[in-house]
Amino acid sequence: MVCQPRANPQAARSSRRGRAASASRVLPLMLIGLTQSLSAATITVNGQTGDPPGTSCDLVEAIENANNDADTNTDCIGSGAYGADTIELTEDVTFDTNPGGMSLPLVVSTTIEIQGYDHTIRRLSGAPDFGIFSVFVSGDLTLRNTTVSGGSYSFEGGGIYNVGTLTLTNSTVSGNSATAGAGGGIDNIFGTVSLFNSTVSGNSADFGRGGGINNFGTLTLTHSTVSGNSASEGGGIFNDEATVDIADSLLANSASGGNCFPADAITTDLGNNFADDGSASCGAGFGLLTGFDHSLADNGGPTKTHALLDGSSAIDQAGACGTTDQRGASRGGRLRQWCVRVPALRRSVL
Ligand SMILES: [Ca+2]
Ligand SMILES: [Ca+2]
Repeated sequence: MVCQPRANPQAARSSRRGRAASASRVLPLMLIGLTQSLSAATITVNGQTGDPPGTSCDLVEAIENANNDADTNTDCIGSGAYGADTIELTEDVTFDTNPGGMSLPLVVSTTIEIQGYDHTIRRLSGAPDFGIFSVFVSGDLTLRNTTVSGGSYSFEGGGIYNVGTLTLTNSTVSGNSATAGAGGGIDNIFGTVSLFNSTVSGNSADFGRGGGINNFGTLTLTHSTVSGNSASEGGGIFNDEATVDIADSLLANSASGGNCFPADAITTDLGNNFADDGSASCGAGFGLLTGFDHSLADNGGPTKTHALLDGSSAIDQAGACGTTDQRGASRGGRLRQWCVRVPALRRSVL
């Protein structure tokens, strides 16, 4: 079938940035068909792009097989019937060359979950520019326990470009850049992006909007942190008159562009949110965040995180939440977000 971007009443807004750039990333994928069943295969990535044929399954090959629902690449035979497939990483995946264009060459066009098991998918410094992932209209990508890092794209979406459905769980998007456009970490155009127990840190769109996340779709953050990002406007989050719902989350340390932009960037404040500029940029409901570690660090768990320091204003302030944080560590018996009472675990994170 021919896929079209989902309708959006704001699509005609004349000032839309980078529309041509968006189209340039969408159009090549518009003719990709979607064949999907309820079954699923698991594909194990155990090597790098560039390994000699027949020696390992690399991420590019795995995505191609998942998209095609077939063993197109015989290095990556899926276990089970293809459908909504899972790709498992067994090592960091790094690229010192461009794997095929604007992003990983066959971007997600079906339902794929990547279980990172503590590993990073990284474009190495000095490699030719490409964004890491592009999720198109028919795509539904879930990242679990995965870090996406180092992506650099001249237009939009240095880390992940999404016009479909993107879910991050216990994952980190860090150190990506959109060098001349919007969405250094994540660029959401017409799509749906949901972050849970995840971190967006150190990304940039210095000549565009949304250093951490540029949103022109539906964006939901829960128990998540956006820190250390920079942009011309919306260093943390830029919301382009679309939908941003946020709960139990932190905005901090935006080097430029402010934590949130414009002033009404947060559509629905679901409570228990904090920013280090208080209510100044993200809205009246945000508390003033203190005691926040600006360093994206290994605080335990599968991905790097930002810790809350002793005395942080955000400790004990969350509403109902899951029992574990991004690290997989217990939030404590009171099931509150920043409620880790054991001293050794005091450096709690979202
Ligand atoms: Ca191979
Ligand atoms: Ca599939």
